[in-house]
Amino acid sequence: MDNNTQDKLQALMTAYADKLPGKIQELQLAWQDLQTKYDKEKLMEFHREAHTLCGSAGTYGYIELSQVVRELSNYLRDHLDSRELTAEQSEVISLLMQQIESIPLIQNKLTFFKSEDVATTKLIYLLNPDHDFAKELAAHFVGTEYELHQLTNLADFMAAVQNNPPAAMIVDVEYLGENEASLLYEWQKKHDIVIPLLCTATNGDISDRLCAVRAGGSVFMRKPFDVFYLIKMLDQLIGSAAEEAFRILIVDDSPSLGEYYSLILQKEGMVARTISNSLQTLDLIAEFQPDLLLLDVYMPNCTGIELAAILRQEPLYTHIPIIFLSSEDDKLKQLAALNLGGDDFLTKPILPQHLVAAVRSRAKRAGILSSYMLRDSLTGLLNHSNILYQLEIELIRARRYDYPLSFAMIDIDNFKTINDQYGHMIGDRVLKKLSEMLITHLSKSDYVGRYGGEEFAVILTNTSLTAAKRHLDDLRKHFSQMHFRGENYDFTVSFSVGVASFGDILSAQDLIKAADQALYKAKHEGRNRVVTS
Ligand code: GH3
Ligand code: MG
Ligand code: MG
Repeated sequence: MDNNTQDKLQALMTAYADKLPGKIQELQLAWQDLQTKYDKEKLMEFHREAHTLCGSAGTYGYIELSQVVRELSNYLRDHLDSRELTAEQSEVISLLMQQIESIPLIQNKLTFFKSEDVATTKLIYLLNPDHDFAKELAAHFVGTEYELHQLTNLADFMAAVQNNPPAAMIVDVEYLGENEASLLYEWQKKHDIVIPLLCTATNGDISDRLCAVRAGGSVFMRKPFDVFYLIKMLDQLIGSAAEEAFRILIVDDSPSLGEYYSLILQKEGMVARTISNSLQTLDLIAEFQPDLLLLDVYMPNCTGIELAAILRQEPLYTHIPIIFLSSEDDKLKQLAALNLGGDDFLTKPILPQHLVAAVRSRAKRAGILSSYMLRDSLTGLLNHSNILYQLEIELIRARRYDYPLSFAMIDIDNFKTINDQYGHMIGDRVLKKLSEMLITHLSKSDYVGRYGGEEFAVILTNTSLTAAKRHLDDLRKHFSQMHFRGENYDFTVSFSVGVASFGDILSAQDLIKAADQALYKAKHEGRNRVVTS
């Protein structure tokens, strides 16, 4: 943990320690008040205070206090409907209050996870007894960040996975067996870890695929498969690029608790943002684009549960996992919350390592899933609807911060002829090559999508029209010089580009139209060129 984060956490702890006696006193006053004159509103307020204290005290390490306050809170909750408190009920509450007052305010030391050292190579286990196959595959891995280890039977494989968990597993379902398939999945679930599993099979019939799904496989490849594709998938699942920090949006009406969770997640390399007003959530999601939402349940204005229901009605956001974080330990209420669209329910107080593990595994799974939904399967680029969605998002950002933005449409020249002359497979290779080139030569903050068959769309963030034109023209030259070579062919391909910029043009629709018109012009003027709108 860096010193800065440590200092901030310490400051939060100290600030809470200072405020705690006051909070307990407020609780006492609320109880005294209620005893002088019973009033249902007051009882509810008293319950709310206890509920909040239970969550915050536990979070900051006052475990014993938190436990007794929870007892009080649950007791009050069960009697919220009473017209008045009986002598017996008052007695129970008084006893709990006395207990609360007598607990020494000692902060338990919180244990923080130590981030694992970043391994330089990533271990991949291969379950396949075929040595030649393994050798050939391993040869392809030379020079990548992955290291392949072959295991020839399931028993050895399981032992290796458990003793030294790999970064990913490649399993031929033929050697998995129907009954053993779920073993792998169950084991991961039990240990709260997610190791991506790539399944291979000769047939790819339903029984093979079923086996892969039961094992928890996230990728299925029929043999012989494209090793390039395999490595691409590994990059997506576990490559250094995949370790891109998850973006977590925390919505909690207590700013200090939100800050506390945020620090814990940041310490683990995630990017966290906190808001205390739940009504601002939608705006922030559009701007911050979180991978996961952490929602407090009881909030004024709009509760976490209502918020989840709202988000589940917005198709653009249905894929974002939601984790509720609340002191609510009533299983029925938790279930109801999950029913309305939450993915998980964590009970406050939560240990830092549990929070981190839950957030990470949820975000990872969702990331893997959404990469399927958002991406084009041939090229791995964003698909048509998502590049458009991304354009809307980037336009919001450009408007807000007054950044330039350029949008380009790229279309391969005379692609039909390539297909006709060399076949569809070679045509596909051209598409992949171009995608690869675009991804590697554009900056990380740019976006590339497959707009249609042989048409690509590129969003160049923070890039003016002139800069975009220059950059795309370099790419055009570079691509037109690449040779596609095979046994009996050797050819080059070019593409044409139309570019338009935000600033002169304001809406996404108009940008697309302008870029399209410029592309048309480029084709008309003889192809293999970049034309600005
Ligand atoms: P222009 O220079 O005017 O763009 O000519 P073109 O031949 O590239 O344009 P046209 O739109 O006539 O043809 C596009 C071709 O792209 C037709 C279609 O078969 C091919 N195509 C579309 N998607 C794929 C794909 O996924 N794989 C392959 N191999 N070909 C594709
Ligand atoms: Mg076309
Ligand atoms: Mg074309």
